[in-house]
Amino acid sequence: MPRKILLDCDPGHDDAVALLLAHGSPEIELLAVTTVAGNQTLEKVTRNAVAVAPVGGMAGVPFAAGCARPLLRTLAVAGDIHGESGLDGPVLPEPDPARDVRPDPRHAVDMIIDTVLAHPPGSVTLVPTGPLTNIALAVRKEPRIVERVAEVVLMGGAYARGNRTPVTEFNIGCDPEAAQIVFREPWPVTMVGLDLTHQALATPAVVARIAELGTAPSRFVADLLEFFAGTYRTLQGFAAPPVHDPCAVAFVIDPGVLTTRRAPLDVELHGALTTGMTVADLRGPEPAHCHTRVAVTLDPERFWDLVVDALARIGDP
Ligand code: PIR
Ligand code: CA
Repeated sequence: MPRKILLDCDPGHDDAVALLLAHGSPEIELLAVTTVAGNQTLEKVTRNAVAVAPVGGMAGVPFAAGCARPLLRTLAVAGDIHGESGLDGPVLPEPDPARDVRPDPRHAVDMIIDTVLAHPPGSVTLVPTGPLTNIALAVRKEPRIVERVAEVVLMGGAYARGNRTPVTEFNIGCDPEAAQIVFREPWPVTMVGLDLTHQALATPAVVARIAELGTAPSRFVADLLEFFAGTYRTLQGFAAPPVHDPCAVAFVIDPGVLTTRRAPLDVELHGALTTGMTVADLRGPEPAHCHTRVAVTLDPERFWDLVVDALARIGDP
């Protein structure tokens, strides 16, 4: 039985790859896609999500736009890393009414609640790969989803080092109050943070493997990764860029692709230097009621096999 997921994202180069990985994997049933302001404005990330859908042949998947800014803080986008459009690099297909998905008129928060409640308890996994604004509002609007969701597998946070500041990861730093709400609810949460995603490097060999598939979606992903490689090289000194968001999707497809450990998690909201930092208590032993865990080690070969296999399955839609 495929695992049902809802992907809440802010595309974003790595979000776009996460979308295609989810869509192309038979282990996953992609129930819905929701967008949130983060890497770029809500308008831009929604446009990007809608533009990626026909590249992957995702016409049947419902899309809904969500929150345009964090709960309390002002939006600070990542235009330096993802470009002015949020998805700079590849040429996006022109809008085509015959192939494009039409965003659902519902707000993402309602789409999340409806999707969770429409399926049997314990069957829907939430996979957020942007700021946690929509997820936090959904759980405040409809607290019953805490009991109904199978698990939250999120890309965000870090226990060792940040990217937005020395200790703060971008998604959590964007909306730390939302992240605190999500971590403090008693549902199972897996934090796939920078500690893990900095092991998912799109080396030239990886990009070549993807490009060799020779399909339109594979060229699209190769172009995305080449742009991402450029900004990561210039701005962050990485020889190859880390492809964060597909790691969370990969964990749902195949839990063996990474190792985790249980650890209480919380978010700093009032630090002089550390606001938005995810604080993981790694001292152990964890308390019996600990419902959070952090991702630790990735099997990169197994991970890239999942991405390449998904793109091969999508073919030329
Ligand atoms: C990636 C992101 C933001 C900033 C940088 N420097 C790199 C986005 C990615 O889409 C991912 O979800 C997360 N935020 C990684 O911090
Ligand atoms: Ca993202």
